[in-house]
Amino acid sequence: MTLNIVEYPDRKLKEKSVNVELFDQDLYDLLDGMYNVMMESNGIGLAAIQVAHAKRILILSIPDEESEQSKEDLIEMINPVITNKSGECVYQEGCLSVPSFYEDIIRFESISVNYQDRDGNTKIIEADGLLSIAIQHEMDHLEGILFIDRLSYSRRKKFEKEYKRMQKEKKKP
Ligand code: Y12
Ligand code: CO
Repeated sequence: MTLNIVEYPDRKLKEKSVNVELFDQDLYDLLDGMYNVMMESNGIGLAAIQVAHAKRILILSIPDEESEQSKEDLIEMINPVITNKSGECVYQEGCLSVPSFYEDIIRFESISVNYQDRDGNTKIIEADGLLSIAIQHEMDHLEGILFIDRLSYSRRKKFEKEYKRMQKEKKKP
């Protein structure tokens, strides 16, 4: 399945995603297509809405100590729910749907998440560090929330100005 990344300000990104009920070949094809487009785009996390599928699906490929992203470490989360959260941390986030823009965002330091894998098996993960931040960023996408929606009013205004300028630059021959 060939997929394209939906970019801000596309309204599709504001959609709330719905639970996955069927763990079938269509789901496997979507997950595999998401993995391919994420890796081709140098991403470490992707939600299904970013490829125009409003389903509660996210994938994560967190680099290891050697900065390598190996397929064995890929995490596929379907219908994720945060059951516990604690602490606070700040990280400069980026998003494949908001290219070339990075901003400090406050997240919970540690989280516990219940989810299903591609075969519908229930899993629990305890996450902190980059994994915890990435899960929270991708789970926001499932609610139609982008990391730029978490900026203060003044930072958001600055972003809109910079982003518009960058889009104009991109269009120049
Ligand atoms: C911490 C914070 C945020 C996340 C969410 C996942 N975000 C990404 O995977 C972002 C990827 C990204 C990749 C880019 O492309 C390159 O670096 C070549 C990029 O740059 C441009 O678009 C020019 C921006 C974002 C996980 C963990
Ligand atoms: Co994102």
